[in-house]
Amino acid sequence: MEKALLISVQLKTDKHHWRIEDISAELEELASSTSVEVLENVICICDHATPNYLIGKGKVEEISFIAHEEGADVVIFSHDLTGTQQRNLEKALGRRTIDRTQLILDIFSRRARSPEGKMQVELAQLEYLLPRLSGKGVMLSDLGGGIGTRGPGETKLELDRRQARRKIDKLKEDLRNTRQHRLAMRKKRKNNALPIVALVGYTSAGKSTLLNLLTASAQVTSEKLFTTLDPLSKNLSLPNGQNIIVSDTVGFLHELPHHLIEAFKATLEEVAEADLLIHVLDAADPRLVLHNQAVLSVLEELGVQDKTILVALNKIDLIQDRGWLELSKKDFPDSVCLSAKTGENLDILLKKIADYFSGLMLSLHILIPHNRMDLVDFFYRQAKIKKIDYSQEGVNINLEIARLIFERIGKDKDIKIIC
Ligand SMILES: Nc1nc2c(ncn2[C@@H]2O[C@H](COP(=O)(O)OP(=O)(O)OP(=O)(O)O)[C@@H](O)[C@H]2O)c(=O)[nH]1
Ligand SMILES: [Mg+2]
Repeated sequence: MEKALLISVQLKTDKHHWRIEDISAELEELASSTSVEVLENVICICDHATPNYLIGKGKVEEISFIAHEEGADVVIFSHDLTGTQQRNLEKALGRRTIDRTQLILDIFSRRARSPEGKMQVELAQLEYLLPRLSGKGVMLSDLGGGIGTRGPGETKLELDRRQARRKIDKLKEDLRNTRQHRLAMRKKRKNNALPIVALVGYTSAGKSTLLNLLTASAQVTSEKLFTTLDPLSKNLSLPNGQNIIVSDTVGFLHELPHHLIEAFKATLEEVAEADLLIHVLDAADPRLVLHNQAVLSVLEELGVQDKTILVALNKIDLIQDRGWLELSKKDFPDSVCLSAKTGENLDILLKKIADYFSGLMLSLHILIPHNRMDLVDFFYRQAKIKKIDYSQEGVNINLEIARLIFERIGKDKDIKIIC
């Protein structure tokens, strides 16, 4: 196992409001989500970034000493490094040096399972590396195959600039094709017209655990960060009989590297398509408010900040201090406090979801021609039929249906709305 020295950096010029304790705790969580052994976590608080080393020369010497003493194989910075900073640090410290983005990319490359997930991660890795390749390029596989040097599924990332560009173009093209295929699938699903609820939230908040509880699935969960990369959608029958689809999604992170958001935008279409977002927050984490802000800013970047968001304050079974929970509830007034592990208050969440959809019900009288029994069938499945009779001009139906569902099917020219 590689031995890693962690360097948590806070610059007074940083735009975010994370305290150094929170930065260093997160760096440790990220490092523990790969396969390194953490030796020590060195704190660096500096006024501003220096172009050559990010941090001051004196601090670099101190780190070099510790790295040498403790026999570190790799040094990991919590801050992003420019190509120059990284090269200089590597030379000064005498060992491989990677930044937060590379660490995150490494975790993603370990977790990618589906062909699409693998392509997305590889694309993000190549786009990150391209501007950092010197003219001749490096063979990443020559770097010893340590953390940050392998592509998805242990494949070698072999690069010179020209190859990298070619590979990037090919991956983009392949991803476009996959996306088209998925859109076609989704269109098919749309005809089925079930409302979609997407579970979104910070990594490790408990989204997959909640999906498992709601839909009796077996999505993998773990305390490691970024367990889920591939979206998974499952059917759920609400207590009022309404059927919906629940989608699990990739977790977010504060200052999620831009390359990753770009690469995963396609996967996050699930979020864009959703009728309702459930924002799962780990209420037992002292960084709750920071996590909330980070998630909201990713949602904004995805352009979905205007969707209805229902906040689920999760992991309440871990909260001994009920005062903390009360305080959190004040910050999130319409939230549901629950435990995806014990199932506590799951009924309240289900009722809120059902209320959301049934609050948007339409009462209609429609007429459908006899040759469209598929539509009649559809309404039998998706609506509450109050009255139905078969007359000469067609099938007359009085029904109650969720507005969201009717909006999707209502454009069919064979559905005539009487009133
Ligand atoms: N005690 C407790 N643990 C929970 C609860 N919900 C989830 N966990 C644990 O928290 C960890 C993360 O849960 P996941 O469901 O994998 O989290 P996630 O949001 O899907 O994470 P990513 O896929 O990484 O984005 C796992 O170890 C879960 O067992 C809860 O309500 N109570
Ligand atoms: Mg998950």
